[in-house]
Amino acid sequence: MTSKTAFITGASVGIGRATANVLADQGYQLVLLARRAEKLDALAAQLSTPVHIIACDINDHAAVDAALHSMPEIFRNPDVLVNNAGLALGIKPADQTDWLDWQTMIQTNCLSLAYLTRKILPSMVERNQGHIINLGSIAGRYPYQGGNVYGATKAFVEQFSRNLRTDVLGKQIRVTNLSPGIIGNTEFSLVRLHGDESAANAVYDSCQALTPEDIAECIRWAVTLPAHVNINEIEVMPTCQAAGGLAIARD
Ligand code: 8X3
Repeated sequence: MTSKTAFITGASVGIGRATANVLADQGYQLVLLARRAEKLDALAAQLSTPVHIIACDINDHAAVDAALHSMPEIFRNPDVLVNNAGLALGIKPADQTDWLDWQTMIQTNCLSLAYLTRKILPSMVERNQGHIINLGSIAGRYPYQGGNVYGATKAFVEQFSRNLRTDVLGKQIRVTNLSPGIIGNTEFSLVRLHGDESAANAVYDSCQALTPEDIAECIRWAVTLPAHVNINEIEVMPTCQAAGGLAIARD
């Protein structure tokens, strides 16, 4: 019997790796995409499910195309696509940010997510089955200082998810937008703060953030519900976090 296939991007660490563990546990065979081959190899070695590794930069669309074309037959038709690859870069106010950071976030979080979805979706439509899980963020729903383009890219992901859902209406294809709040034990803040370890650690100081495993459990829930149940949106924060409310600048 052929098992179902899940395709996970940004699979080498954090939410991607935790999701690989959970979906392997659910009996999925996995396609894991990330840049760092050695991390993917290490993950694959500890999973007891067939794994196909794609070690490439998701922003290199020619490399993504080549990898999809040379994929072994049994992995070619993903039943679940977890669009997890994405990043935040910088926390400065909009007038002081690095343009390249903005460009990289838009490229990765919007363009490459849309690109891979456009590549995988036709096989789901053709087989009349599938589930796309897009990793949004609470930053796409609530503004915060320094959230500028990062939050905007995640708002794109959320609306893209809603629109995808509308386009596949009538097909047995589910689309879920998952918007987590602050998550510890990932490289998220280290990347955002350009490698400044003490600043990255300070983000999680004296609060119990979500873990990648918490998010992977949300994905397990959405994926394992009966096929007629589509979870449109999941918004999840740690108990120590809440939306901050409106601000007023006073003289
Ligand atoms: C990351 C969540 O709270 O750092 O997407 O903006 S938060």
